[in-house]
Amino acid sequence: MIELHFVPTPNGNKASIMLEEVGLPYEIKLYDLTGDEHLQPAFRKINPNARLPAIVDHDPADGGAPFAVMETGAILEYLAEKSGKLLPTDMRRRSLARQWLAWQISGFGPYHGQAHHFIRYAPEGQDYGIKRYRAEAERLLYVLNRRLGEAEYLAEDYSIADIATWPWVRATRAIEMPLDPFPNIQRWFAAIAERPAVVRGTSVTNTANLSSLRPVLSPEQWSNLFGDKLHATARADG
Ligand SMILES: N[C@@H](CCC(=O)N[C@@H](CS)C(=O)NCC(=O)O)C(=O)O
Repeated sequence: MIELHFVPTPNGNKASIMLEEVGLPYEIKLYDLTGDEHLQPAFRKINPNARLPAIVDHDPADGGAPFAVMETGAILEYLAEKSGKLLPTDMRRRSLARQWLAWQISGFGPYHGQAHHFIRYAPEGQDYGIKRYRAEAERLLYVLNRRLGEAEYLAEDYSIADIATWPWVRATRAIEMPLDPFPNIQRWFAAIAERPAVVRGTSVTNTANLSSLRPVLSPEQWSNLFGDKLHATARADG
């Protein structure tokens, strides 16, 4: 059994889609990002970085103690290795999957994340931040669109690279970034959206009010998500 420490966000959905795709048994522990449960010592033993998602494998391949994995790129690779699925065996395709996974983890995800931050959460009047991250988020969509004009999926076969990227493309709705200029992305996005594992993997939602364009957060919720409480957690012992 795998424990999935989860929030229904693009990063959370990478792990939930992957678990559905590979068919490993798992159970969800749902968090509310506006609360502080993920900032507590118990969760930081699982993920020292206090971010979601994370998994705990209670049946690791070496037969040893339960094993925790943080960071979605590492989670996707771990589950691909454990299941023998979604990381191509062909040398070139395998490398392509890792290249596009690295691109997603280091670029597409973080820049889209910052675009969400400045457009949806930052105090009004942050025009430079909005301009910079919107432009970079768009640039990366052009890169993705070009790749998907050459290949059906990022690594030719459907792989962990697509699973890492798809939820962040889905989230472009929330920053009102239309996909009209990107026909190859639209084709790829629709094909993946129809996969039964993807439908199941995106079916869990929670009550945290983070889905509107400009969620209204109390000072405490802001502190947990972006402010003093989050930063104090990293400095705290234990
Ligand atoms: N690089 C991390 C990013 C994870 C991440 O930022 N998760 C967000 C939710 S989508 C989070 O935990 N935010 C809570 C916080 O920052 O306190 C990964 O890929 O796993």
